[in-house]
Amino acid sequence: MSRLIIVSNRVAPISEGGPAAGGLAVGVYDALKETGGMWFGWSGDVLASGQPQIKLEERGPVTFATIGLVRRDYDQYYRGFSNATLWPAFHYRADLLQYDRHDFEGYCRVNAWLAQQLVPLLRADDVIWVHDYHLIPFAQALRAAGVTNRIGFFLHIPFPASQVLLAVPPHRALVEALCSFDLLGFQTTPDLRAFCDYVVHEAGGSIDARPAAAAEPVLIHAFGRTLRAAAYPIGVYPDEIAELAKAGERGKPVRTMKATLHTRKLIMSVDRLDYSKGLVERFRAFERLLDQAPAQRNNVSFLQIAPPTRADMHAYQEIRLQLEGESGRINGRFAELDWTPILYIHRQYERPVLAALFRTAHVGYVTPLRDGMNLVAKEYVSAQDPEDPGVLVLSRFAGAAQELTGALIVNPVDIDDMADALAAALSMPLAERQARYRDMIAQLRENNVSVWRDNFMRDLQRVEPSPSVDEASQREERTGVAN
Ligand code: ADQ
Repeated sequence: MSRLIIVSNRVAPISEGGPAAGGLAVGVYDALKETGGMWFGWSGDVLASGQPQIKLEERGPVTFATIGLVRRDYDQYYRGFSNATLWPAFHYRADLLQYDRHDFEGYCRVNAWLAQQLVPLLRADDVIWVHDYHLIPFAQALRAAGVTNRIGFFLHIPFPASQVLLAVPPHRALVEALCSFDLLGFQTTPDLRAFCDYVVHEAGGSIDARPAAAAEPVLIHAFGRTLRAAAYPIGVYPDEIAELAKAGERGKPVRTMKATLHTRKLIMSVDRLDYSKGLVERFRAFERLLDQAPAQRNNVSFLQIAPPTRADMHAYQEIRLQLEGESGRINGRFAELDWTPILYIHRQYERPVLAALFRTAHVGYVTPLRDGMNLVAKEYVSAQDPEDPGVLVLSRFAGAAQELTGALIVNPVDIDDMADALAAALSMPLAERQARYRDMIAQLRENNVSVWRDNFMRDLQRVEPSPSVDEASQREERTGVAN
């Protein structure tokens, strides 16, 4: 069996049997343990000076290979092009997009440098799986260094419609770089469609009319290469989350929460503090509910857990201030001596605590403006008590809405729509809650994170290894292909 090499911006800290890692990290780590292999990426360290050195750490059949970034690379590759250009653009926030040509150069330079660090560690039959928007040029850099292994890429965030992608100045270079992979994985069919649309209408490429079977990847011809692409919606391990949730019910955090709630119902959200998550609109829709349904006042509490991320970036400082203003304003308006409507918490919680809190919540309130998938929606459903499940209120712009059709689907900018959905969720009869839950949990079990990983790996293993750069250019000379 080929060794698996995972490449991601950050290498997830896995502690054997520990509770900190998410489903994605665990799912990927399981695959690494099966095949043996390596997880390669940035250590998270930013060096003020000196040359970063790769650090290798063996854990059973898995090697963790991590390396620091110097300050300038961190600023240009991570804060700059990845998070000030690609992240807002791919989440349809062209209004927040900042572009600096030097940052793009830095982004390409760091990708090339990381690829050079990996090359000496590779073996001929390794299969390489690269993750997410930080590493779009990674295969191109490996190919330039002579690597002919199979290389796949999974995009965790949305792929935007062409008209939005065109706002990113080097859009063509990015799509050309993506075409250096052998297999591209997107979260949903609309993301895959958006990519194909760009290839055909902006890059002069073509898509083979129909894959042999509906579940097979489509075949794409562009920039002188042929590659495959498909949607692989990422999942969770629903039964493990349910076990964690049940076990956590007896723990102190949940007992404290239940005592605070008393007989009130709980609406709950968990997100990284990010402008793509629709937090301001969400707070306002909760306010609208209290406005329109006075009977709900002092009968429902809203718990928002939102640990800050990318706190050294202006747009993130701004959203944080805005939310603190909104929660303070709404609490000031409605709070009573024995009731604070919004409980707004910035800290990280361990997975068992989070799962148990999900089980306590009557409503999972997940309303991003855009989200590749949104695992919180899947975790919330997984954690429910089948006998007395809560209701998921879910944005139509989360990738998860493609699968979780048993949720109350809302438009996250329509405050009235969301307030109505909250009211409907809080009063939904048990039979309807159970029917919606059964529908969603069946879907989550059928497409858990192992299925996601195995489908992607199966399709990547089937790809013919790439020709070397020399072979490819000889072939181009023979056929005259170069578009
Ligand atoms: P994220 O944008 O980070 O992921 P999400 O899918 O919701 O969004 O995953 C967040 C994870 O972090 C969840 O597992 C959640 O439980 C955990 N988490 C969040 N807040 C926490 C807290 N306070 N304490 C502990 N854990 C917390 C990106 C894309 C998503 C895509 C995923 C996976 O943006 O769209 O679903 O990758 O592909």
